[in-house]
Amino acid sequence: MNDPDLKPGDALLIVDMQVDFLPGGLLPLEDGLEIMPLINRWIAAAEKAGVPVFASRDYHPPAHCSFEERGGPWPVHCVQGTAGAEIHPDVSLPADAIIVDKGNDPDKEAYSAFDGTALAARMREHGVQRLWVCGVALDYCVRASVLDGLKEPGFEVHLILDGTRAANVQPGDGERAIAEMRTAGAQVLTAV
Ligand code: VGL
Ligand code: ZN
Repeated sequence: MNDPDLKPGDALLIVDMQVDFLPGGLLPLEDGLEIMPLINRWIAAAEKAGVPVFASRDYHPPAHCSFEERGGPWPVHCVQGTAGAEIHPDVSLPADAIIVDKGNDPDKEAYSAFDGTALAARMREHGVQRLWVCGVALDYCVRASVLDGLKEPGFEVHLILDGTRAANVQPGDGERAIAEMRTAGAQVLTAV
């Protein structure tokens, strides 16, 4: 297992580790809790290094366009103000973690934590140049966030592969997402 090695200019981005995406939630990744200890180690390392922690939330209004009732691909999930939309209580978020909500336009899907949010600006305020990304789902919101992060001038993006899990709606989606992120310039941290 790789030890987090963080320095000034780094940031940790934890994508959508919400109650609804984990076992017991409305759109769960059945193996999602497996990554909790590793994510918590990265949070502890970030706090020790004085590096900012960002946590995104999928945060939909009721009747969001991505819901099946509106012809979208997903069951209802992460509705604003519900317990399912909260960050899972097992994530040891620092008190000063910066929460970024996305997907709040009823008529627009937003998988990326950068899409329609102030995330890039907030990161620049903190002098961020290197992003370490973990969370769920690898083949949806993690993928989109990594690809958008790479488009931001001056950001280097590292994927903490063992700190993610894929939805794999189609077999191989997770593997394809990893290949795509690599091709786009992401550095993929894998356990040795
Ligand atoms: C996500 C499906 C629907 C995600 C969000 O966070 O990866 N997946 N909305
Ligand atoms: Zn969603």
